[in-house]
Amino acid sequence: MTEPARLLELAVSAALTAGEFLLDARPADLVVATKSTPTDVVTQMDTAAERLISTAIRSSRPDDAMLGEEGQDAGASDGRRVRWIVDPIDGTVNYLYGLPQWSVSIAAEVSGVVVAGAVFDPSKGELFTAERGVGAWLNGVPISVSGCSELAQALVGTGFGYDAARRGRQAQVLTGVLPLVRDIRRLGAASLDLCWLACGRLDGYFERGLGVWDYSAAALIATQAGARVEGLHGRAPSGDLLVAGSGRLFPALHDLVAELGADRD
Ligand code: LIP
Repeated sequence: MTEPARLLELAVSAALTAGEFLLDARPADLVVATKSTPTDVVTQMDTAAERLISTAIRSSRPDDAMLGEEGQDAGASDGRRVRWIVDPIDGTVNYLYGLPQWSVSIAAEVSGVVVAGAVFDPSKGELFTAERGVGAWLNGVPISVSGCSELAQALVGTGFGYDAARRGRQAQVLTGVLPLVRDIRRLGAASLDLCWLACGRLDGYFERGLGVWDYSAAALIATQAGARVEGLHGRAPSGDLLVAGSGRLFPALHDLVAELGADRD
């Protein structure tokens, strides 16, 4: 078994363990704290799930680095070859409200390149996986992006930040996109937006302000399913902007959001 395949196996095992815990042990009274703004929330389940994932991974690979949204950060890579990038609950607000659109996202990075990714959606029992250079799968079945090539026919996902001023700017960008596409979907979990793009449930996606833990695993899944997932003008995707679409749709969506200044507050 190749190293990426072994890393993917560990990512899947940890994601399934954490996902089942989050679904089965979700308490009625979630304890909520806030982070960057009063609506950027974290619950005791986010931190508990991240601890579960860290324990599961470190029991097999104690020397790897880890970057987790809730603070499981054993230093950046600091020279360590393998780094795990973890979002224990992507779609935390959906989880808080009991909306079935959230995931556990785990990516394995080797020498700075993500080679394996797992995104588990426990509410639907859907496990999205990918291994660089091999493929992308939903519950073990190969997946691929839609054939949509026209912006006017495209169902496009997006999302909004937690800061009111940024949301106002994002609303302005949205008014420029909405008349030119089939429709917009704001589902609340970037990892699932990208996985849904990977299996043809969305044709395009863009969002500003994401954390690397939101998209690292799902970006690999989407690219291995035939999507382009980039920043503007050939840059890598980042918190500045992530744009994704099939090879035929991507240029039109990219040029539209670039023209609208979607990478600026
Ligand atoms: C969420 C993203 C989503 C974005 C939300 C939030 P979190 O991540 O997955 O795409 O629109 O504002 O950032 O905070 O639930 O891990």
